[in-house]
Amino acid sequence: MREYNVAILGATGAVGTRLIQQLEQSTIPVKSVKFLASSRSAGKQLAFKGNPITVEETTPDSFEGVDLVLASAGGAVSKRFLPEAVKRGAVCVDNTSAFRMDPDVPLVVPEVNESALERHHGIIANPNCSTIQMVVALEPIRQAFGLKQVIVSTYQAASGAGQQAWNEMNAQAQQHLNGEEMTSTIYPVKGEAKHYPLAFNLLPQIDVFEDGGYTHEEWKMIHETKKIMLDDMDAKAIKVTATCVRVPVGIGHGEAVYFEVKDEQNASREKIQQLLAKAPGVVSDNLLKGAAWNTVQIAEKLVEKNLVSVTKR
Ligand code: NAP
Ligand code: 3JN
Repeated sequence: MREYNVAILGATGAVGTRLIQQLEQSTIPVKSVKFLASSRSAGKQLAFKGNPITVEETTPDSFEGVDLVLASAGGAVSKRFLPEAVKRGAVCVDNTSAFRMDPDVPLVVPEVNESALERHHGIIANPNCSTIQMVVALEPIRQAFGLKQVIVSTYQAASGAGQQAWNEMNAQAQQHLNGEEMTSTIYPVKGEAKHYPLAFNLLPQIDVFEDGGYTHEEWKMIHETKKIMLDDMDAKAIKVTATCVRVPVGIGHGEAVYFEVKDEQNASREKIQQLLAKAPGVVSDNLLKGAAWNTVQIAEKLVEKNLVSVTKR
């Protein structure tokens, strides 16, 4: 049986720490693991199945001898390092948006479009967390009755914005309860000029605003849904619109999804409830099904299908 040398890129982050846990529990035969991050965390000790592993600073040569990369260190880091990993023969499952809209990169939720994995060229993209949990619930309905239109409103947890942002919300809550002024340096978008507290608040902005008035998070939900379900990021066959809101909750994105089916004659609330009751993967957690678990599920499918190879397809 083939065993795999695995690297986790972004191993110290909110998603990366869950990637480690999911890999520990997965069916993938792991020969070795490498935990990669920036120079800030180099030397830090983490564990894999009880064995200490020292975090290493990422360089192109970190990927020598690696078969499988699970990446979650931000889009810029993926753009810089994943082509280097592929060049060295590794297959990469990327949790960032860096390659999601690349027509050569499959964007995969195994419950919906597992077969797209067959077309990979070394990089497979994991969708945005809000997209994943929505399409997993919509796909059985689409299969049974067809879909015409989707209107989604999200209620997204603090952890979706990363470990630092999540810490900031917890600190704000403590400050507020102590009667102090809340310190805001991250939400809604790190690096923007104006910041607002998330504790005891709702922020109707996730990621930057696009020209059309949608935020980038909303744009991702619209185009990723079309690419996953119809293999075309601009498909017209299903109309999709999204409104994304950050809520002061640690983990667990909520979504209210309005949809219209094609086959209205045969669809009913009872039939849809029955479909969802037996659909796999419908219960969601933004850091698990929305990120780490979906990434490891993709890696498990690649192993099962003998697709952990850049040349053999
Ligand atoms: P986080 O908690 O801020 O963690 C960021 C991770 O990236 C840390 O391990 C960090 O290492 C590492 N990193 C940062 N700069 C690096 C560099 N130059 N080289 C190598 N590693 C570097 O963020 P997170 O919430 O885990 O999210 C990480 C990324 O995952 C996001 O930026 C996003 O692209 C993606 N994500 C996807 C979803 C989804 O919807 N599927 C959800 C959340 C996040 P240090 O410890 O050294 O700083
Ligand atoms: O905010 C959330 O709840 C989900 C955030 C996802 C995210 C955060 C930073 C960068 C992404 C993503 O996966 O879409 C990215 C990214 O664009 O890579």
